[in-house]
Amino acid sequence: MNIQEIRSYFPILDQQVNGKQLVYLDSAATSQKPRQVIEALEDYYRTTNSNVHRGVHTLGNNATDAYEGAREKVRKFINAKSTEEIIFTRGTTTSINTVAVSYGLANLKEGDEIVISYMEHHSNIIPWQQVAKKTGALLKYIPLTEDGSIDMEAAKKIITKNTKIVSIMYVSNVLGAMNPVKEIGEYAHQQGAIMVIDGAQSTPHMKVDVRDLNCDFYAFSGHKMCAPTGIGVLYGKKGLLEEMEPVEFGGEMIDFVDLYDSTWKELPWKFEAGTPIIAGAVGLGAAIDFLEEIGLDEIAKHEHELVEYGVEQLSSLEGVSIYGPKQRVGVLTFNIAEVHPHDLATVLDMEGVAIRAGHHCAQPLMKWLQVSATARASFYLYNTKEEVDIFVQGVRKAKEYFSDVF
Ligand code: 7TS
Repeated sequence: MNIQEIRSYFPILDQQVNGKQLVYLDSAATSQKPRQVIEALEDYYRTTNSNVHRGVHTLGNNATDAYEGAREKVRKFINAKSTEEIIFTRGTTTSINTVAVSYGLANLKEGDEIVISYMEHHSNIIPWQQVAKKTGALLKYIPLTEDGSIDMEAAKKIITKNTKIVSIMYVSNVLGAMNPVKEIGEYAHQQGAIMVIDGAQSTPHMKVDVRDLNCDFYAFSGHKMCAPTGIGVLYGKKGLLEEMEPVEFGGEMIDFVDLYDSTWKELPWKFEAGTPIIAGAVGLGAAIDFLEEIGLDEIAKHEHELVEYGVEQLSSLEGVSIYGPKQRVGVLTFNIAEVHPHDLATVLDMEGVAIRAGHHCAQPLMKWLQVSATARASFYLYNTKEEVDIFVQGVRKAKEYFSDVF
């Protein structure tokens, strides 16, 4: 599929913003949705909508097939062993919170340690702060190297026999760094800890194999990979999930309810209380079909070219600081001397270019970088080199504008 064909599937891209052609460079926040996904949602609501797992009427059975079919697509997509290990959630945040509450609170005590890194998203920090506060466990941070990679030497000192949980992002939403999560996981396992991976920024952009990673939990969001908002996934190893208690209680997740006690359904449903996110799961299934048709390797290659080109073009401007290691996945984070990133993003918006400015939900990382905010352009399968040119031209314009003003 060539880039023009890919773009033709994303109706939202074909519009003007502030009188200029839209250039959407904020896919790390949320991706746009292809027609295939929009139509799958419409088709579901037109033809199939019904509640699931109630089993008597035809529509209900069709909705159940669509929902459970989507679970099987997810299983294959990340190469999990069984659909029992695929729990539908609201997104990465909910998935990590589920592990923190259900596994963390139940298994940690004073003297235990939780290890994360300085580059984590707030979603992979705050749940662990809460577990630490409530259990008396200690939260420890792996520092970064000069270029913004995980410091593996330090990691091996920080992860000890006291460590019970290690939770690290596969790809950074700010630095684009791809972290050696498999290696960290091996080390964590040697010390007797479990390995949690925040896959929010990896799953949309590259092939993921949870069995090869040998992680215990893996969390991701549908909305960053062409699916609707409100649907995400928690993968967990069956043995662990079986031992864990549900976080939410109510309909759908029970086997039998008596007056004062109840029993739970088997996996994965014991973690899916209430009417599930049926249409969202169907949309996620359609997004997976779409991404697989194009090919995750193709997508990764395309984005790599765009990021490399973006770095090269942006570096030619004076006063530009680019953050993160040389090998980046999907994002280009930077600052321009004397220009606040919010001002830069506002000027770019006037040019039709959407980028993100701020702390990117990674305030400890901002502290480590010694900045209060940065600008970030993020790329996906539908972006083009011409769009990178328009973006860099916009940055140049902003630089000139602010140097005239001040
Ligand atoms: N983890 C990482 C690495 C992320 O990038 C994000 C969202 C999350 C977790 C949370 O995902 P959610 O779907 O549960 O919200 N990151 C961003 C971002 O970079 N800009 O906006 C949201």
